[in-house]
Amino acid sequence: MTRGVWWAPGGRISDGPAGLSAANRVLKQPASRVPTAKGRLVIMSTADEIVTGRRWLVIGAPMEGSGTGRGEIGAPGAFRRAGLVEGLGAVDFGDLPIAVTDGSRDPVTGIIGHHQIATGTKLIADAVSSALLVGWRPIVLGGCCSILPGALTGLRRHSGPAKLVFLDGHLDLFTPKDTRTGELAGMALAVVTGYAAEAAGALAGPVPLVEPADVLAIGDADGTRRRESGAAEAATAIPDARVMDAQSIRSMGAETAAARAAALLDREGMPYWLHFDIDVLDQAVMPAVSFPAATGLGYAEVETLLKAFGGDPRLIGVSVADLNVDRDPQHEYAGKVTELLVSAFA
Ligand SMILES: [Mn+2]
Repeated sequence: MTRGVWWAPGGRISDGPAGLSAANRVLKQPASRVPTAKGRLVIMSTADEIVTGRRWLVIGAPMEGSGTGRGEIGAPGAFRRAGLVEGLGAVDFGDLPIAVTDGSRDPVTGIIGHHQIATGTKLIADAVSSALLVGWRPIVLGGCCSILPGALTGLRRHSGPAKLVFLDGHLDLFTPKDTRTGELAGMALAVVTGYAAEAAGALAGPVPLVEPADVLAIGDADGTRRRESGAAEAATAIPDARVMDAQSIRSMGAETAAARAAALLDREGMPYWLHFDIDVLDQAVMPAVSFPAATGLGYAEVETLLKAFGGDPRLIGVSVADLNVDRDPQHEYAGKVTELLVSAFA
């Protein structure tokens, strides 16, 4: 990890203990909340990169919630090799020092690798809030959907209440009580909305990170699996959320769906975060994921949706989850997703 300095409005904060306390004064958060790597402050900006526009800052978050080292940990590197940083005209923050190696389930929260996940969640939160503080538009590259609570914790800390567009082939509404896998990824939306309150409290502090009424979930095609496992439907867990499932998007068409999404987001002018799980692409065209979904959505449909959000100034940040590089030996799907992201957000 790069030896770094913090920049904040008003000038340079040097590294070392003096820099740490200065950063704490500016950021108004305890020392433990400032990301460190090997005892040093992590770089957020350099003298030549003081942010003047809303430029993308790529933040690698190789957090993978099975604790088995599955291929999601290789995704940030795969996107970089495919040219994402250059394509977005972004600055690359590098990878946060996150590793989930503990495959055991926490007896209280039911989450695999709970302590490492909680540490990773804090690092992601600190990186996102710090990036927003100095004017970047963060794009957090997972990892799996376990990156979402950290991203929204950082967003909330910096910006206050915001909306969430959750573009995912699943609803991620499992809880510690009904999860089979124990992976936080399957509980991501339940945690951030506070439906899985005990898990959320243990990870991210006060919940909800986003009000259910401020959630727009797009692309769900997972009803069968949810019913088989006894997990909640959105209507029960987060009844105030807006859900446009994959079937409805297919029947209305992506253009109409994008317009409807924009209309739903239009109220109050609140900023919103976009979480893009690439398994919203149908398994026939996106096999490089750990939990494929039969959404029926193709690249063109997803590109139309992403472009609608990418062109919106209220889009404050993005997280990208679930590319499993073990299932992408030819780097074909890393390349295709990179093209999508560049097309929508450059
Ligand atoms: Mn997901």
